[in-house]
Amino acid sequence: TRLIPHPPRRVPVLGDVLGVSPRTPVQDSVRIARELGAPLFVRKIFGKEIVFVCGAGPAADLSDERRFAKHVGLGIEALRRLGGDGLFTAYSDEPNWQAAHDILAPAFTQASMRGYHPVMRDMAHRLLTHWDAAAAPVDVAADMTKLTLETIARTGFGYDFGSFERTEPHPFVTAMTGALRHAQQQTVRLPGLGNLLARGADRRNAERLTYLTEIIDDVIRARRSAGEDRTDDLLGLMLHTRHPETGNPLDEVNIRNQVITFLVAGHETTSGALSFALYYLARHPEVLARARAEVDAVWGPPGEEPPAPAFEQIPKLRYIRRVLDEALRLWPTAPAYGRQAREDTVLDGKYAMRKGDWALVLLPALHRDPTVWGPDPESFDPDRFDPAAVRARPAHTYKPWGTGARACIGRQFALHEAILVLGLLVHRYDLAADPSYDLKVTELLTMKPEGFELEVRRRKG
Ligand code: MNH
Repeated sequence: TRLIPHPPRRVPVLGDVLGVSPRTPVQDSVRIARELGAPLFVRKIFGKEIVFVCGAGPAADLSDERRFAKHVGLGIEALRRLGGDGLFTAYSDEPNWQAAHDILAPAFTQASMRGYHPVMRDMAHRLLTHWDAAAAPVDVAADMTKLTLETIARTGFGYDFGSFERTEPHPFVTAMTGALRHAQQQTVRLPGLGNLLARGADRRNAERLTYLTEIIDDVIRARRSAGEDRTDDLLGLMLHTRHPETGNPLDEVNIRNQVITFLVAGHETTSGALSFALYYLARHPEVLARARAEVDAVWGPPGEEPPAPAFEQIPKLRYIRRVLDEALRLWPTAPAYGRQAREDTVLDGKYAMRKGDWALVLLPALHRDPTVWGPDPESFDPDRFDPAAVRARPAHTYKPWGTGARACIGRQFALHEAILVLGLLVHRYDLAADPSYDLKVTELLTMKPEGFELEVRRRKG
């Protein structure tokens, strides 16, 4: 990796310390990527050399499953304290990954989505009730988090967090947010320095993890005590089915790890995606008008009662889907993933990698590569995702769901939920954002717009 471009060192001894903020590691790296203009570069962060890939060429290379596999490193490795050998944080060669993947696959079929649909619709209606009653501008990310947490908890586990009945976030969300921040900070923590502070932070994090474990145990206990042996959701599959080939059930610890994994992975990123999409809709009246024309064509003009969409109607909302795709291009809410070499190989035709060497794909930078997205990659334009435009683009240039065998298992789930909700919101409300709001993005391994509020008024039909 010695030949890979390196950003100028501001302070020789400390390496690139000045370029790293524990609050915005991804956005800082994206800025460096833009300044360097190279398809990949290396940053030394506290003595560790990290290769960042931000161009289409090397990113496509890393998608080659024969040569590369998922790398669990940095923030994701720090998350192992939370997710253990759960699907998201499992090492590539950990046997429980395949076991759980196979047992849980039936929960993500089209037939399963059909089963979740009425629950997703009920949760969307709750959000509408909440917004109908809003007397002041709504905090978009906070409300999207309520919605997506309830949706995954009920569809996956039959569990109710009561988010819409609370004025403050559920303590689960507070503990999870703290754990994500702690994991993110591990990646930029100075070795040897600030030990007292670090110890305090570790202790508080251990308390959070204990609390989260108690919640998980309650989720499982609630199902067991109901005496149900249903197998039509995530929890049911894990408790009552066995691996199709080995005949083994998942072990208790792994089940716990999967519950926490799905509760976190199943709502944080979808919440951010919905929030960014609403931000762009509020900022682009012409896009909002087209989105509305689409939902009105399916559901008719808005009335007193919101529509109760049928499962089959959701994939028909093609323009809403493009709005989401484009929001996830600019702000892929899971903004980076790691890939490691399976054997000695060469990256991008030039850079030697030894078996086990790894690189981080920096999605917001990849999704702005001007050789793919044109001279104005910052502009928000859902037409970039019309079918002809998609066909004209090379493979592996748009990766918000990751890549290969370890790509997002919840993609169809997230899309169905998000399109349903966005469609209903666009159908029912005028969305007015404070024109003086400047997009500010918070990073907690995932990304969300911070402080973004909408004034929601019922549309006049
Ligand atoms: Mn999801 C993996 C993005 C919604 C459950 N998800 C990934 C990866 C990305 C990703 C990127 C790959 C990470 C890596 O390679 O290290 N996920 C998203 C985005 C959304 C999303 C942008 C919403 C928008 N994810 C969801 C939902 C669920 C979910 C909803 C569950 C219902 N995701 C997962 C799981 C994995 C994953 C589980 C790990 C899969 C595996 O490695 O087997």
